[in-house]
Amino acid sequence: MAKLIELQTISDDRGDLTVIEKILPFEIKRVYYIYNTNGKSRGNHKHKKNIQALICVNGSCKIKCHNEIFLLDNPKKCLILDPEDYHEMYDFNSQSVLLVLSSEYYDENDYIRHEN
Ligand code: T46
Repeated sequence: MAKLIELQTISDDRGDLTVIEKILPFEIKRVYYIYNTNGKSRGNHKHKKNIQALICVNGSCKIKCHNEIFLLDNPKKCLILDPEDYHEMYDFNSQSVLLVLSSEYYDENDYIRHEN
């Protein structure tokens, strides 16, 4: 079940520092980031095994998951997606950088590209 969490952030007059430590329900095996999307939507799949954490570290985007829409518009927001969470990422703006932390190495066979 998709879950939005707020990441610990330490702020002072030099800026903000956001930490991801002992909060993810998996060990990170892979990191990738998505940007320059030209406003196009992406995703439209779920996974067999892969658990992921999505953070829009710059700009904003929306994630549609089942019937819920999550707005990622702050680098403190982290959306945890379980394998069964069919998702679409959309409404990227030109500044958007979507960081994804994954529990598994890349495997095309882990993708399920239709909702049922
Ligand atoms: C997901 C959402 C949030 C690789 O070679 N290695 C990788 O680690 C990844 C993630 C992708 N690729 C290749 C596979 C395709 O040829 O990069 C190309 C684009 O991947 P895809 O169309 O799957 O990208 P998105 O944005 O639709 O989905 C990605 C992840 O693939 C997916 O697991 O949950 O971001």
